[in-house]
Amino acid sequence: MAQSIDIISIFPEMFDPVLRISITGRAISKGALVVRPHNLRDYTVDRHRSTDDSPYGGGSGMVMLLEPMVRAMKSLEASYGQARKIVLAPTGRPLNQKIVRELAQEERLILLCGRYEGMDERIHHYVDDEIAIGDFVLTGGELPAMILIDALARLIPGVLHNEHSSVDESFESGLLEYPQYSRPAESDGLVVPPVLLSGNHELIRRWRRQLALVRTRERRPDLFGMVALSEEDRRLLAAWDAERRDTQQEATSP
Ligand code: 4FV
Repeated sequence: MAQSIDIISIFPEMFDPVLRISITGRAISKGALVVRPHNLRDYTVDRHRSTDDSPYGGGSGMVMLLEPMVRAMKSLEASYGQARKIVLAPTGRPLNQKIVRELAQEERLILLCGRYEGMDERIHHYVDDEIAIGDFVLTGGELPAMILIDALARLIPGVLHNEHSSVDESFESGLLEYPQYSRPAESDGLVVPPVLLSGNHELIRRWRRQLALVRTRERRPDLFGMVALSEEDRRLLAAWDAERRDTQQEATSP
């Protein structure tokens, strides 16, 4: 059963490229994913097809009206069945690969894309989740919705084929990805680490694991703190640190 994602937005046409191109386009054309953008204005009842209004209590900006969103959710669930309903907003829980894997288990999702100052707070009476893609403010929830759809499409079996990316494996293991290189082996004096040209797959595996560990420890101590290090991991990190110390001593020795 393909996962279905219904999107409620005042700019459903923003999703056209996602439906046609790259991984998401392929997942849809294979029938592995169903994505249906819907125009929130189709769920308004006033002559102006209003989807926002001024905030109670005053203040700048406009707020997304509650009732068109609720009408849209109820209509979509009546048409397609109960779904996990998610608001995209900066106030949501920060998206990570663990949450993507969690949402990939859902048969149906409805993504609510806000604009302006965001949604009427009462929306939380109707939705199941609120997700942020980062601590910054965008103009609308459409780009966050596209990001979530992309991340979900990559997890659908058979969608990635041989493009299966090591990025996914590294995040699955909670580490940042190791450095990647391709042709040429040398460019402007910049060389590819010789181990990668050695053809020794075990040495290459170890080098990649070592670099993923070192990178995560340096750049994302928050992630590194949650990694269950194996004995091999500890040996690889110790070897890295010893080599760095030797290099520094050589550099400073007279
Ligand atoms: C956002 C984020 C985000 C805020 C005002 C849409 C905009 C407008 N969504 N992660 N960061 N949304 O900035 O998810 O409603």
